Amino acid sequence: MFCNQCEQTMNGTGCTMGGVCGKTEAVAHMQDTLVVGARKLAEAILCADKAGVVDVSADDLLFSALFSTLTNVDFDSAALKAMLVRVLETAENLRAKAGCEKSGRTAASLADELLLTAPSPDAFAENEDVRSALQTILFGLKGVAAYAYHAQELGCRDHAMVVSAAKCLAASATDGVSRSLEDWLALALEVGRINVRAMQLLDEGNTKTYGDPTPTPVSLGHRKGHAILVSGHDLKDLYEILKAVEGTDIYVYTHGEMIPTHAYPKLRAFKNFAGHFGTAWQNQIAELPAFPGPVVFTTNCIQYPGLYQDKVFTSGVVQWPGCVHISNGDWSPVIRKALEMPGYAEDEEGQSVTVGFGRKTLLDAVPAIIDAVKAGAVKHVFLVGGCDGIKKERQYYADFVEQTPKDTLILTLGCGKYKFFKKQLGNIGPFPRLLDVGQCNDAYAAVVLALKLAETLKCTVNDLPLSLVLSWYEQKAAAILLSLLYLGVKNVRIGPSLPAFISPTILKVLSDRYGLKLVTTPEADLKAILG
Ligand code: FSO
Ligand code: SF4
Repeated sequence: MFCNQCEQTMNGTGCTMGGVCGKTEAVAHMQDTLVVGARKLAEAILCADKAGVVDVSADDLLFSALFSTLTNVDFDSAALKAMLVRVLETAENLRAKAGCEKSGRTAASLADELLLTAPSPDAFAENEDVRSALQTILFGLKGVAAYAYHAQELGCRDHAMVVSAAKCLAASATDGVSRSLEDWLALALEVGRINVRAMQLLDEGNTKTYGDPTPTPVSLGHRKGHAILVSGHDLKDLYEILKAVEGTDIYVYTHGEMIPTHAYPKLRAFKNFAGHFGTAWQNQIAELPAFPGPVVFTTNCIQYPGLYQDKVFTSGVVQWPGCVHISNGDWSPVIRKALEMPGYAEDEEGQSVTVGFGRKTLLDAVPAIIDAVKAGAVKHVFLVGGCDGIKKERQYYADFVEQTPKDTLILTLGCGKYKFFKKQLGNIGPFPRLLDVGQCNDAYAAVVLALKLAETLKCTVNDLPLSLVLSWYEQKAAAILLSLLYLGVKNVRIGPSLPAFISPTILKVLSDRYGLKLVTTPEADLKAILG
């Protein structure tokens, strides 16, 4: 196997004998083959589109398949094989429906053949820069797929976006490739554009279904009673669980990236929505054993559940062999588990943190932000967001936030905030200095804010007193970075290390054209930013 798609890849170069994430060689091979299958589905979607045939289930499946190959999502080879067969079957049926040329094979036999013959990704293009571009496009599309998947779960779809993604996926094949570096970069920026659309659709799905987030305190304590912990990013799964426990003594807590959901009016209205437990994904093995109820993973990032596997449930595209998978909206196995487990014996108040500075709240604050900047009360705005992870170098982000001057605001999003989410940084006028914008996909809200500020001040985003300091771990962060580059945002800092799949040539282009740079030390970076 060879996999270098995430930040924790072995030795910063690639996992070759099992993944640092726990992915086995068999699962890696299944995922690589699923990408080959997804390309076949993408080609079928493109052919059908030309013939004027649109199949929403095929569109949806393209994203489900790609999302299954994202870091820390699906560790179950049987489930991945079933997905591969479904993908090939759907592609063939779509071709038949649209009058496109068919393979004439059964999906099962084609799947078996692909599993025997599909090239492993270490056979990727020999040219280092072409390989780097191919991987950037493919990994960016995996990130797009995650956001598009959540959006489609809420009924928000855009066939034109699917066609654009299918074109990029089909173009990221390794064979028959002849493109200049410029062409490759244009494709990568196209993935960034598609990702803006996917994040926009998800924002629309989340806010139209559950209301616009508003600032809301979230308890880090707990309530007496049975307990269910919901991890991941899928608001629909969370809603269904909250609905299922209404009127019982089972309380629901968020974990990881779910914390911002407390700010959505239709979710926080549930009386049994009690609070938040734990910190970022990489601490789950240490933290989850202490939770006295079942844990549901609705998306990444799941890790080896070991001794507490019997209380771990998965949903959507997440699967771990041996964990019960909820696939039909029937949450009763989770509820039964919650009733079997002790729950909390007493109420405990705990600290509270505030979430909910989403798109609408931020846009409503634009006049006040501009006044505060003009009056000199706010000198600079930082976006310190992205993913958390295991490396000690990630302490940079906590230190950076700690060292920001008192006349600056810090927007944050993603699970990277767990490095500093409890910090009391005080207020500037009506604003807390630390503003939680939401999940990583809510980078869309931050982008909308920046564009609105630039429009109001009649300047470009790069002229604003705004700096982005991002932490990356997996492919959604790669997609967001491509979106920022597509929008022309310059001088973004990323860390804790550069992606292993970015070649020196491509890095040089990104640094020359966009000023993209690696984080150094908080002191040096703050000095460089603030002069
Ligand atoms: Fe974190 Fe995991 Fe949002 Fe990522 S939970 S690391 S970018 O999947 O999703 O920030
Ligand atoms: Fe390694 Fe990351 Fe790939 Fe897992 S997803 S195999 S940790 S590079």
